[in-house]
Amino acid sequence: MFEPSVYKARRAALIQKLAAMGIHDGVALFPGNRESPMNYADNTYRFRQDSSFLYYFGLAEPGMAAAIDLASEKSVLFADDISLDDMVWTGPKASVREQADSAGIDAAEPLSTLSGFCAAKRMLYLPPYRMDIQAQLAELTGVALGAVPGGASMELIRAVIAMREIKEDREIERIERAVDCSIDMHLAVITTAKPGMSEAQLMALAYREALTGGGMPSFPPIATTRGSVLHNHGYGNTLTDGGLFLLDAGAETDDGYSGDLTSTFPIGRRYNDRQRAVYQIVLDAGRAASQAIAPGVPYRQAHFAAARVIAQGLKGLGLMKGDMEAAVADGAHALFFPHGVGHQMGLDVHDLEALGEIHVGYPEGEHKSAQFGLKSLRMAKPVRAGMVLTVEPGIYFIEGLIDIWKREGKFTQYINYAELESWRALGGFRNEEDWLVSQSGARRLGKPFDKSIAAMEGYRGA
Ligand SMILES: [Mn+2]
Repeated sequence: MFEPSVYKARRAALIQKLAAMGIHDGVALFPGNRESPMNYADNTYRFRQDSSFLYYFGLAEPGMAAAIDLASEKSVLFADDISLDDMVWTGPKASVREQADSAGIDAAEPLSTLSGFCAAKRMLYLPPYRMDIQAQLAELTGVALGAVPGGASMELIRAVIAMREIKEDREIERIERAVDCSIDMHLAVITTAKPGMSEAQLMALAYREALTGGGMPSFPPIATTRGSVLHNHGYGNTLTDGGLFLLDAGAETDDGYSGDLTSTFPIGRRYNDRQRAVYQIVLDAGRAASQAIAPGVPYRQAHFAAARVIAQGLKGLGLMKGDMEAAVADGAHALFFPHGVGHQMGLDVHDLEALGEIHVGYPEGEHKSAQFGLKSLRMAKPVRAGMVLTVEPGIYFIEGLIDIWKREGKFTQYINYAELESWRALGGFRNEEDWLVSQSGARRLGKPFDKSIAAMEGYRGA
């Protein structure tokens, strides 16, 4: 947690932003997350506080709610002190009043008073992503359960995005700590993997580093020998010499800041010729994308910078053909690169996407493309100094997709399906780094982590 003044200043800035949009009264309500039962009430998923609650109120206890009265500019924490019975199980805890003080919150009230506080006031809330919170909001606002998400305040959404997407220096320091720990997760896996090991053993190593760093993984890692399955979440395969391993994993600090990295390395000591050629294109695509980052430049341009390098590179290997500018414009490269080049990162690993991907990644009024590949571009809008973004191009040989496109005769002017046949089992490659937008360009976050072919083979003992 930061100093109480940090949270006070953020709440004051939020009040100002809403006032600038013409909202001078009512209540901005922030329900904190609750414990979430896994299979019975006392056996819960890991508790994770809501990120906007963390940003404005700092407290990571389950079952709290907080409100900002926009007219009086006072903030209130609604929570209950633990009972003597609870204390037996949890140990002593700071009182609600002490916790409120630690976040500079004006008042602390019992949770039972929340509904009275909300009664007959204009309520502003963010879209809920958990059903228990949606039900709580329905009760507090009198809005029908199914209508609660649609009743979220667009002004509050825009104000929170505008604040949270520009990282304070103190936040960048935390994010960089998360990235450093994420690098430790990757190096542990890259230097330890051996033919005959299971994906689960490497998954355990990644977890060990994240926990040792004081936090947890920022999302369920992808640790797979089948990198062409974009979000493969099983860990049952065995590593075989000659194959590739793809690790997409990051750490979260104890106060909620994320890292998110992806590495693709040979299970033997060296990449084979084809793996090496494709991996190098992915590295080059990442460099092109990160060089395209500068304040005011739409992130879509970084995406297309990567897409062009991928298309040209695949043309060089004989897998694509023809005019690559036209191929990229038409979306033919998406056979190999079907996702966007990156997303924002901060208190959420996909930062702010709970508030609506379109509001976070696109300028007001702009729509997402429906084109295959481009429709998965989560972040397209102009970037600003202080934003943190992932840069994560990839090349995948997705056999099911190749078969469908080939059968449909799709983009035969750009794709050399005959040549592709002997490459189709090569798997998937992705390289992901975390970048901070600076005043003039961008800086990679985290300690040195060389992803070149020579360095990767060096980690593998070659
Ligand atoms: Mn990512």
